[in-house]
Amino acid sequence: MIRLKARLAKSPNPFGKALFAILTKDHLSESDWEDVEDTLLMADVGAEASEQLVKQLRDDARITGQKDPAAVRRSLRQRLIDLVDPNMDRTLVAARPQANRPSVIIMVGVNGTGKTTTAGKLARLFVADGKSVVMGAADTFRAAAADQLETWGGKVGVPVVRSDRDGADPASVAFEAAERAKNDHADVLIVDTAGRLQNKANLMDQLGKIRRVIEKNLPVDEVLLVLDATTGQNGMIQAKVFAQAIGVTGIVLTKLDGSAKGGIVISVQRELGVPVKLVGLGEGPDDLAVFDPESFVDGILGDE
Ligand SMILES: Nc1nc2c(ncn2[C@@H]2O[C@H](COP(=O)(O)OP(=O)(O)O)[C@@H](O)[C@H]2O)c(=O)[nH]1
Ligand SMILES: [Mg+2]
Repeated sequence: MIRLKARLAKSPNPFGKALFAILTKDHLSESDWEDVEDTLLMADVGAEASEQLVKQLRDDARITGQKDPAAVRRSLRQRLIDLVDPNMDRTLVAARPQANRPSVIIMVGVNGTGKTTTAGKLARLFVADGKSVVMGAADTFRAAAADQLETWGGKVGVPVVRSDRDGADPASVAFEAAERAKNDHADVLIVDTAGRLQNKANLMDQLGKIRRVIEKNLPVDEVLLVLDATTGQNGMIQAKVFAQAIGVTGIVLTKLDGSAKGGIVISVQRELGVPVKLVGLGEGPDDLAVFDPESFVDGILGDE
């Protein structure tokens, strides 16, 4: 696994760095404060949180003056950490010891956000932790989706339950995967799903069915919503639909390596009330990091 801070610090123009550059100017004019707010909005922090942060930073500036860059950095860092909310519980349920049964994780999200890739990376993470994993390819829309998951399974040494038929019932694959995980006494079951769904009713129907059939064998511990960090507000609207369709317990923010818009961490948590638990920082098997507010903020502030 990779380190969140080091990788983020290397990303182009992390917004924390841009904020710091403005805040350490000799005199902060009204237009500088507008730049601060614009920087936050451009980074997808969201209107409400941006306004709140600007207000706090202005208060901080009034109290401390803007003379000492180290003091500015300290206050900015703390304000950002508070905004990301260090009090949310971000532990993956599957990382906790279970009472003699596999933990179950369902991956949901729009097509192309990184569900299958994240399922593979997660499996690798658990395997590295000494856990046995089973994956279920409940994206049955096309065989290529199951092939992709199977490739990941091969790479990380994890069996994949799949159907060979295009358009097979995703719920029946999910059912078989749960049965397999239970019979094998696996530690973790990861179920991949499709994102191609016409409307909310259809989505609720299909995800609800997948959940119900798994629950015939095992309780579902975690539903991870996978969100592409580069899609901004659009991704947020989709996220809400998924959150309404199936109870989401955590968010995986992918493609943060290709985005300076890390502020979506803040807005998505506020909108959904669910913590970001994992971050995708590339396409490789190790490019997944456990989310941690301090490392995240240090990453977007860049090096001192
Ligand atoms: N740069 C980058 N690419 C990613 C990341 N996660 C997934 N991808 C790529 O995004 C594309 C779609 O991923 P996939 O897992 O197939 O998405 P799915 O349709 O939700 O299952 C693939 O080309 C992945 O390699 C990430 O964190 N960073
Ligand atoms: Mg997929």
